[in-house]
Parts: sequence; C-alpha cells; structure tokens
Amino acid sequence: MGILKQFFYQESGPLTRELLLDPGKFGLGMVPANSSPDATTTMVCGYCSVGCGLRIHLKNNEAVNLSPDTDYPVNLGMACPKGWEALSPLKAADRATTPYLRSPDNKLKPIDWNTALNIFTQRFKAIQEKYGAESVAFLSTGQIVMEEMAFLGALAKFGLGMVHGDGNTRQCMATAVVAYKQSFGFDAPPYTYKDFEQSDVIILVGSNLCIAHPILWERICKNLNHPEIIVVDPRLTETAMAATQRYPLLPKSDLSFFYGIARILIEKGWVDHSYIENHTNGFNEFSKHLESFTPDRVSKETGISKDKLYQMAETIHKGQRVSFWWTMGVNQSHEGVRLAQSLINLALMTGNIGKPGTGANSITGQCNAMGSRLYSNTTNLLGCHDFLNALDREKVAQILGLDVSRIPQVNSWAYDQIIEGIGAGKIKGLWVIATNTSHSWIHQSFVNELLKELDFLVVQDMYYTTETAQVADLLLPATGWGEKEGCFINSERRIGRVKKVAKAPGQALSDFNIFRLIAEHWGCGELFKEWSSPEHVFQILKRISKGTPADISGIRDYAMIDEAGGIQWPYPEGLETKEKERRLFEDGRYYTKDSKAQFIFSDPQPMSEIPSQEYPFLLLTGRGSSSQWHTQTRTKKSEVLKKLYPQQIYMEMNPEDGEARGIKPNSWVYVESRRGKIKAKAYLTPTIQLGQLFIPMHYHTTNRLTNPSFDPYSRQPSYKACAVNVRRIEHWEGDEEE
Ligand SMILES: Nc1nc2c(c(=O)[nH]1)N[C@H]1C(S)=C(S)[C@@H](COP(=O)(O)OP(=O)(O)OC[C@H]3O[C@@H](n4cnc5c(=O)[nH]c(N)nc54)[C@H](O)[C@@H]3O)O[C@H]1N2
Ligand SMILES: Nc1nc2c(c(=O)[nH]1)N[C@H]1C(S)=C(S)[C@@H](COP(=O)(O)OP(=O)(O)OC[C@H]3O[C@@H](n4cnc5c(=O)[nH]c(N)nc54)[C@H](O)[C@@H]3O)O[C@H]1N2
Ligand code: SF4
Ligand SMILES: [Mo]
Repeated sequence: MGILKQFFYQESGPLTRELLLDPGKFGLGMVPANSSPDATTTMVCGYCSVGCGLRIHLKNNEAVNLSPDTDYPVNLGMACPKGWEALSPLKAADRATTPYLRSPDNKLKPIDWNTALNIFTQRFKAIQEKYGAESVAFLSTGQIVMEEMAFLGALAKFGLGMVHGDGNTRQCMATAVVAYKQSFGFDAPPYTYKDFEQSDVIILVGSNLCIAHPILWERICKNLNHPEIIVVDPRLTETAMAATQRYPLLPKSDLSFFYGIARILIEKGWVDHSYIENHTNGFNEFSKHLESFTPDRVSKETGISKDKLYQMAETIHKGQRVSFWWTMGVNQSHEGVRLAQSLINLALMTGNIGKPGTGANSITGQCNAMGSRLYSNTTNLLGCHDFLNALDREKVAQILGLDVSRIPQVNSWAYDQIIEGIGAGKIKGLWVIATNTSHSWIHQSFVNELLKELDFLVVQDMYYTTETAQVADLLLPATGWGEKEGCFINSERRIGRVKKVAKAPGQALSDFNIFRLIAEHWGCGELFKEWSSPEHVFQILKRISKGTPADISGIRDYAMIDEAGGIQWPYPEGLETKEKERRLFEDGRYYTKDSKAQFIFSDPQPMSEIPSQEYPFLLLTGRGSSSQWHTQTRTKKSEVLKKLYPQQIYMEMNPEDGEARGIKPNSWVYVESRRGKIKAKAYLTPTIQLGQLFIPMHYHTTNRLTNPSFDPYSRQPSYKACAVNVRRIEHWEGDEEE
C-alpha cells in the first residue's frame, strides 16, 4: 500500500501526519507550482487544439479562478466560453472518486484501489492466457498529456503484451496524418498561427472555425490585409456568414470541386512552374488526371456555377499569400485522404507553402491530438517510428532499455477493426481511456451491442456517469486537466504546459499514476522504473525524438517551455532561436527520400449511402456551439455554459422542406436512418440546403443514425453523410427516448 499512499498524497493532499510533516521523503510532493500562498501560474486550456494560454489564479496553491493569458503567443489575451469555464467541471458531483466494480446484480459498486488493480491484472491476464496476448486491446485519446499517452502506449504494448490499441484521433485526425505522410514524407502540419494574420486569401474547407476554434477566428480578425475569406461548406455556417466568398457545394463533392479548380489554374497558366519543378514530383500525371474535370462536369457534380469556379481560381491566382485550411468536413469523408491531398496539391502547384501566410494546413481538434499522433504508440511506434522497421524497433528498445522482442512487429488494428474484432471473438478484453466510445463512435448501437460481448471492459474516466463508464465492468477514477502535470501539443505544433492546480477528488488518481500502479501490479514495474514522473518521461521522449522531423531534443525542460510561451517542434539540440512562431518547409525540402513533395490523386468515388425514396435526406453532423464539447461530459457540468446552448437535441432543416412535410418550427420530429430512429426538435433555417439536415454530435442519440463508412487509407469514419428520413410526430410513442 506504500506507493498508493504516496500517490494519494500527491493527488489529494496529505493522508497522514507523517506525510504532512515530511513530504520530501516521499519524493513526489504536492504540486506547489508556485510557493507563495496567493499567486498566478500559467498553463494551456484543456479543451480544443487552439491551445490558449490561461492564467490560473491560486489561493493557497489551489485554483480559484482564471483569465486568458495576455502574453501567450497563441491567444493574446482571449479565450472562448469553454476556456473561461474550464475549472468548473472539476467540481462536478458525478466525479468518479473511487474505483468501481460491476457486481453480480449488475450494479457498479465502489471498491478500493488494491482490489481494483488486482482485478485488472487477474482478468486481463486470464483472457490473454486463454485467447492470446493480442485479445486484450486499448482505446485512447487526444485529451491526456503526451507523457501519459506515451506511458499508456508503452505500458500496454511493451509491458502488458497488447498488440492492438488505437485512439479517438482515428475519428478526427487520421486522414490528415495519412495525407501528409504520403505527400510530404512525414505527418507535418506546416503552419504557424501567424499565417492567419499574414494571408491575403484564407480558404477554409469543411471547417467551422467560429464555433470549433473560436480563437483562431479571432486571429483572422487581426489580419490587417483585408483578406478574402473563402468558406467551402454545404452549410451557411457562422464562419461562412462572416466570409467574403461562400461555396455551398453539395456534400462530398469536394474532390471534384478542387480538381476542377486545379484544372482552371492550369488552363489559365496560373501555376508556379519553378516551385513545381524544384520541389515536387508527379505534376504531369496530376495534370493529365485533371483533364476530365471540366467546368461543366464540376459544376454539375458540385452544384457550384462555372462563374464561381473561375472566381475562386482567380482569387487564388491574385493572392500573394494564399493559405488552405481544413478540418472535419474534409477528414471525415469516405475519400478524405485524397481530398486533403487535393488541397495540398493546390498549395504545391501555386507555390503557396513555406512562406508567411501560406500552407496546406490541417487544423487539429483536441487539446493534444498532435501529442497522440507523435507519442501514443498506437498506429506508429513511439515518436513516429515504424513498428514494421527493424532499425526503428532497435532504436526505441535501446533508448528505453528494453528487450527488442517486447516491441510488436506488426501494426495495430484501427479503431473500427478493434470493434469488429470484438464481433469476431478476437478481442475479449478492452481498456478505454479518456474517450466516450458508447456515445461518439459511428453507428452507436452496433458498438454498444459489441461492448456487451466483451469478457472484461475497463473504463478510465473522470466521471462515473459517461455512457461508456456505465457499461464498464471496472471503472478507474482519473483526474483531469488542471489536476495533473504534463504537456499538450496544439495545432501549430506548439508544446504547452499543463499543471496541477486543483486537488484530485476522493481517491481519483492521475492517468500517469494509474499506469504506474498497473505496471507494478502486473509485474512489469521494473521496465518503467525511469518513468517516475511526467517530466522524467518528457526527457525520455526527447531522446526518442532525436533525429526525427519532430525532434524536440533541444527543449531543456518544462521550465524552458514556460519561459518561452510554448515551443513548436522541431526544436533540435543546438537550435538557438527566440522566434515565437516558426513554419515548416521554408527551404522547400520535404521529408521524402529526394526531398520533394508528391502530387497524389485518384478518381472521386460515390459515398456509400446515397439518399433514396425511403431515406430522402442527407444528414450532416458536427459541432453545434462553442460552449459544447463532444459528448458533453465536461461542458454540461458548467451552469454558465448550459445557458449558452440548446439543452434538447435539434435538427436543422430548410424551411421549404419543413413546409412540404408539415413540420412546424420547434416541433418534435422523428429522424430515421437504416440503423435507428431518434427524436429531435425541428429548427427550420435557410442556412441548410434543400434535401440536407444537420444534427450536432453533442447529443447522445445522434450517432444512432450515422453510417459506418470509412476512408480506405486512413480508416477515419465518415460522420458527415448518411441517408435519413424525417417524419412529423403525430402522437407521442411514449417508450422512446428523445
Ligand atoms: N465548441 C467545440 N469546439 C471544438 C470541438 C467541440 O466539440 N466543440 N471539438 C474539437 C474537435 S475534436 C474537432 S475535430 C474540431 C472540429 O472542427 P470542425 O471540423 O470545424 O467542426 P465540424 O462541425 O465537425 O465540421 C466542420 C464543417 O464541415 C462541414 N461539412 C460536412 N460535410 C461536408 C462536405 O462534404 N464538404 C465540406 N467542405 N464541408 C462539409 C459541416 O457542415 C461543418 O460546418 O473542433 C474542435 N473544437
Ligand atoms: N456524429 C458525429 N460523431 C462524432 C464526430 C462528428 O463530427 N459527428 N466527431 C468525432 C471527433 S472529431 C471526435 S474527436 C470524437 C470525440 O469523442 P470522445 O472522445 O468520445 O468525446 P469526449 O466527450 O471528449 O470524451 C472524452 C472522455 O474522456 C474523459 N476525460 C477527460 N479528461 C480526462 C482525463 O484527463 N483522463 C481520463 N481518464 N478521462 C478524461 C471525459 O470525461 C470523456 O468521457 O467524436 C467523434 N464523433
Ligand atoms: S479556443 Fe480552445 S483552447 Fe482556446 S479557450 Fe476556447 S476551448 Fe480553450
Ligand atoms: Mo476531433
């Protein structure tokens, strides 16, 4: 029990007089980020990937309030409602304050940590003995610090013998990762936020910046060049309303659209031949491929007039500094990788990359989506190495002091394959950390049926009330942002600090300490003896990154990150720079063998579910408001945020469609797909095109409707297209949930 006591002391304050009198003896000590009783410390926000700096105001070393950091280079004194309210979810009444175990009468009952850890070990080991080591898998997240992600990935694969583990970043960033890797030779978003201020043409594709990355929108507002702001989105979003040009194309017609634009640029001679010649491969093949994308064809396929196509091409041509930005309207598509590459191709062929105000720029989603891309040990070996490459395995094993045989020689299954694996009887145990699968996975009822088939499901979360926690066999109570130490990496590759400014509730422990305890109980603690604190792990990750494109070996320690206001990767040893914003590819050299970027393209494919007579509408889903975060486990705990968004699920529909079906504003309707039927309130609005609908993802029934279709290269789910029908509710069918 010794080690546990230390952890409780570290997490929640002293348990015993002995600890109180001599904290140093236990080596872990409680936070004091700052020693004076009333002070301020700074850290980055724990919600989205913008990564705003927040000043946390402390009383007796505990957070009492916060305000946006005026000196941080990301947000320059601004924050959105979630940031302002970031502390309130920590105090919620449904925090998991003790481990829970499902009892024979099917209820979650509190247990102590020692029992929980023994059960974790016994159950997973028994499953592995019976069905093989790879029959236990994990699903992780873009929302824990990178030191915890690395620890989880290393522990699961090198310590517990798992082979398969993926994260919610599959739902989110997988497409951008694959697109960049194939085109640039490395998963490398090239931009820095200053590019928003330096562009004169900003093209936002499938990105509702005002809602999803509000402070990046504020950065655009600081642009003094009176930029053209172009929004390509089937909906007239908040961002589109504020744009100077709008392209409300038909959903999933983007690939045809951007090939059409590329063809016009070539036809008009508006391309940068010298850039193409010196820094790229495959342009001739690409231009040949574009021949059939005539303005007539593209206009027909996208619903955008030929004049508008020429207007967009001309705007790109006239721009001195053109930047292309994309988010989920691109990544979450059945052909997302090729679509992202169609934007990369446009930047390359017009030479709009590696210069201020330019770039083919994927914006990430979660606070640490990029940390997960680099260090989660899921789809690539720790630090963007390759499980399939013997030299990479040797390198990582040597740095970690491991026997190389502990490193799997195969790639992990993707999220959807892990889920399918349950159905096929190949995955029998699952450990879910900081993601709410039962709510957020596509075709929710399918995954929820499969979760029941598992022999053992462990969920590690801050709350015992999440949809996934409620079906767990074992629930491990975790602390959250503000209750632990580590780093996040934001969209512009900036590593920022997260600090412990609040005590853990009850016996909750940081994910980091949970992993340490599991290692001990499993019997592989020896392998991780160097992994004693987040900052020690940071030092290990520096060594692993050395020599890779994302080298951070020159970052001395946490204090240096604090002093610098966050540090962007790469930051190799010997780099002496005071620059606060750095972009990639300024020398025109990419991470491929011949240092050239590659044009990649293929023919557009039909989406897997097309509206029919029975299901005549196409349903889009996404973010609803700047005050709602995903499955709402955190944002619904804030009384302030709750006033800023609709409490009940709603469906946006064009008023003409509403009238044709006798649907009145604010009336309840059924929305039905081939997979399920839900109730929603009709919100009639001309911002939605005829034949289309939109439902925010934040309500727990939305994903009952979505269709499990995936990009073939990235295996990212296509959340933004499924065929549905809508019916007026004549009378309540009482047994159904809304
Ligand atoms: N307030 C808030 N902010 C968030 C989040 C949150 O939950 N709440 N989540 C964070 C995360 S993890 C992410 S990934 C980001 C997501 O950020 P965004 O991607 O900006 O958000 P979404 O609303 O999912 O999707 C963006 C747009 O894609 C459009 N779209 C749908 N289909 C198509 C299509 O075929 N073509 C085109 N061009 N567009 C299409 C939708 O109409 C929508 O407006 O937001 C992050 N920020
Ligand atoms: N229909 C539809 N579905 C979608 C999308 C869409 O656009 N449309 N978008 C997809 C995208 S882009 C994303 S990123 C996913 C997000 O989907 P999820 O990852 O399922 O969403 P969250 O609500 O953020 O879940 C995070 C969980 O981690 C817990 N948590 C928070 N911090 C910590 C911590 O420090 N430690 C631990 N152990 N737990 C913690 C929270 O309480 C919560 O239960 O949803 C996807 N689903
Ligand atoms: S924009 Fe994102 S990082 Fe900034 S305060 Fe809002 S949620 Fe936090
Ligand atoms: Mo996401």
